[in-house]
This record gives sequence, C-alpha cells and structure tokens, in this order.
Amino acid sequence: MTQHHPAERIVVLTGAGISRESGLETFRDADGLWSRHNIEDVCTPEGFRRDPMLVDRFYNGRRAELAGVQPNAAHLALAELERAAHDGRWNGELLIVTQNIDDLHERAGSRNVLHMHGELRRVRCTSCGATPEWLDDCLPDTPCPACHRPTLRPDVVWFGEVPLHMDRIQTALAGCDRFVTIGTSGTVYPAAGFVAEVRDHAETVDINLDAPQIPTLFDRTLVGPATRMVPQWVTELLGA
Ligand code: BV8
Repeated sequence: MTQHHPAERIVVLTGAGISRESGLETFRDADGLWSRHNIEDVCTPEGFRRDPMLVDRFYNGRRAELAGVQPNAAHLALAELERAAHDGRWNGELLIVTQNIDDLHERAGSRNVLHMHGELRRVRCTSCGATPEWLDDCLPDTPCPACHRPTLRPDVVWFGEVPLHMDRIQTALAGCDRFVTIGTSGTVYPAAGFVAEVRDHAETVDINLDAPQIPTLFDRTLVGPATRMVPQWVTELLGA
C-alpha cells in the first residue's frame, strides 16, 4: 500500500473571530463577552466552585445562542478545502485546531477538528468522567445521566486548566508546512504560542479583521472579515 504523501500539510488555528459573522460574540472586542462578564467569575475552576449557578447560566446562555446561528462562509470554505483533499482535488492535508467551543466547523462539514478548549455541546461529570452531549440547560443540581450524581460541569477548558489534545496538536505543528490563524487575538496560551513554534519550518499566515499586534511573527497577513478573506485564501490555494 503506497503511503499517501500530501504535498502540503496545513494546520489552521481558529478563534472567536471566525464565528463573529455567524452572530456569536468574541471575547475581547469592544462588545465582547469580557465586556459584560468577569473572566475570573465564569472562566476559572475557582469561579465555578464559588458560584456554579452563575457559571452554568453563562454557558447555558451561550449554548442556547448556538441553536440559533449558522456556520458562515469562512467555516464553509475550510470544510470545502478538507473535502478537496478527500476527493483528490487538492494534494494536501488539513487539521483545524479551534479555541472555539461552538460546533460551527462541524456543522459546516469539517471532520478533522480538535477543540483544544472543549465543547459547548458537551458537559462533563466530575464524579464518573462521562462527557455526554448536552444541548439544553445544565444546572448545579442536574443529575449526571450516567451516575445520577449532581456533579456536571461545562466540558470546557478554563484558565489554569490543561488544554485538550495537546499531544496531537504538537505532532501536527511539528510536521506542518503552513500554519494559518483565523480570527484570534493571540492572547491566550498555549494557542498563542503555536506560531512561534512553527515559524522555522512552516509558512505562517494570519487572517484577521485587524492587523496583528506583532506582524513580524507572520509571513503573510490577510486583513479583513473572515467571510471574505478565508474563501479568498482557499480559492487561491485550490487554484494554485
Ligand atoms: C494553560 C474557555 C497550562 C471556553 C478559554 C501569563 C503568560 C502566559 C500565559 C499565562 C499567563 N498567566 C496565565 C497564563 C495561562 C493562561 C493564559 O494564557 N492567560 C492569558 C490571558 C495571559 N492560559 C491558560 O490557563 C490555559 N491553560 O496554560 O495550562 C498548560 C500550558 C501548556 C500545556 C499544558 C498545560 C487555558 C486557556 C483556556 C482558557 N479558556 N475559554 C470558553 O468559555 O469559550 S479562553 C477563551 O479565549 C476562548 O477559548 C477563546 O477562544 C480564547 C482566545 O480568544 P480568541 O478566540 O482569540 O478571541 P478574542 O475575542 O480574544 O479575539 C477575537 C479576534 O477575532 C480578534 O483578534 C478580532 O480582531 C478578530 N475578529 C473579530 N471579528 C472578526 C475577526 N476576525 C476576522 N473576521 C471577523 N469578522
């Protein structure tokens, strides 16, 4: 069986900005989530211990919002690129590493997606470890469907917690030829540190509404809304 050698392996890192035009808020934009919520209260394990109802309500609100939005042209363009690899129209390989907890990449048709900060559509039982899919509200006294104890929490990675799939991500970063960040402010680590890890062996591209704070980190920067820039970048890639 001949080993498939893709001409190029691309890792895309997405952040809240790719979902902005679907109607989901970002964190650090002026109208973002952190303008109305205190990170320490809703995005740390200490905050959850202190006031689980406040945290559950924060995630219940975002989960409910998810039901009312659709993937946008940027999510769809990335799904098209993965399909082109699958159909042999592009001799490459694509992995999406997302900091987002929404499911818009999957709903756009992407399969090869790693949610390093977890998923809004799942909860996790701190007693038995079950991570059932969860589309409704979850409250501090909601019983776990597996062990029936009231010990469910959002299945997301809070500040101070270890991001998910880091070994698979590090392997993909070490072997990639192109690293593209889309809609991320590059403030949260370890995701924000990925570009520095790949600069010596991969072409680095930043796609963002604003020019990056440290432009020298990227070989190329495409400035504009994701729904315009990502389809343009994919068309250019497939046309090459
Ligand atoms: C860890 C939960 C150890 C789910 C989130 C000091 C120095 C360095 C690091 C640290 C430090 N002190 C503490 C740390 C560690 C800390 C950290 O990085 N803190 C920062 C704030 C300094 N990190 C951690 O604790 C992480 N864990 O380090 O463990 C470890 C490390 C390595 C290996 C093993 C163990 C855990 C971090 C995860 C925290 N959880 N979310 C949820 O509620 O969603 S973080 C949160 O921020 C989201 O996940 C979000 O995705 C993420 C990053 O934000 P962005 O996605 O970039 O969104 P943002 O609003 O910031 O930016 C939006 C961008 O889109 C903007 O640039 C905007 O211009 C652009 N945009 C807007 N509209 C559009 C657009 N672009 C294109 N088109 C548009 N239309």
